[in-house]
Amino acid sequence: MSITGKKRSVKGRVQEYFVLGTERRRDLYAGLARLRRPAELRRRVQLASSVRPPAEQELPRAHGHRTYEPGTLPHVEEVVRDVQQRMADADVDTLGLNKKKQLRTGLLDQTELELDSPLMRFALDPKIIDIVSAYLGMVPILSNADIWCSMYAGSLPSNSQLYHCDWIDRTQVKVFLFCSEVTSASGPLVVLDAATSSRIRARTQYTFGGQGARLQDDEVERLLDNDVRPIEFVGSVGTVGLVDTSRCFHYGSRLQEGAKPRIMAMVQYLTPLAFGLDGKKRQLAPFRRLSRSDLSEAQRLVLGERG
Ligand SMILES: O=C(O)CCC(=O)C(=O)O
Repeated sequence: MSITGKKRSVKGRVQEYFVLGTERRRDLYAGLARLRRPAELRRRVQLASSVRPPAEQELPRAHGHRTYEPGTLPHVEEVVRDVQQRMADADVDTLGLNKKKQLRTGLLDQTELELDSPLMRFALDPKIIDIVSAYLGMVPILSNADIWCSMYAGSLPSNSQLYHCDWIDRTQVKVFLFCSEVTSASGPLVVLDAATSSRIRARTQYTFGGQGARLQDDEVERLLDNDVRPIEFVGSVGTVGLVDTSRCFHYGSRLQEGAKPRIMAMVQYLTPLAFGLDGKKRQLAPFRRLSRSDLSEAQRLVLGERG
């Protein structure tokens, strides 16, 4: 398989061998990416080293995930209002229909987003940037801001309904902001902590991306220590979940028949070391156009300024 689904050059195939390979191969290859724009990388690391979110808001590296109750993080209510309004008029049956019938994405027109859009205010809030930067060890790049809607699409799990780790970066943070109540029936994201996920990758000689990247539940269950259970991201409207979908095995959108759709705002932060974003199909920094001199340095870097 190729990253873009097209026939690849030798260079492309070499990239794939590393990027869609084992963790070790990815680490080796990522070492090269560190040589690109070293001054920018140094600045991102330097800025992150000086932030320390309050302990009760920190995203612990060993876990790689956590949820925040409604009222904990800024701008959540305005994002919920905005998303609920947009979704009220939408025809959910035909909405964002792509290859994942159970998970409709791309429901927000990114070209419409401005600095004062509720989701952008959330994504650029210093509190959120600090939590994500402290976790990643560098100021990240905002690579996606969207609305996702999951709905029942049959009982046989496929693609992202099976355990996997995302290939696009070695570490990243996806933020899921609940705009509908999420229960076990509405196909919550199910996550294994980062330490357990790392053990499973080692034991299965896991390769990222492609067919081999999906693990069946029983295979994962066999490899879990007795005291480890998968975590369901459930909660009321306004709950926010953060997860490193590269380091943590996860799946989602396994809705029970008849369950209400799961509606979430989704924000994704990648590092400048992310793989395969060479500006062709999907840009690493689609919001660079919003950068302005009156923003903080961290906000400008998050928007994709090159330092
Ligand atoms: O919640 C889901 O349906 C799965 C999402 C997923 O796999 C991801 O965000 O990487």
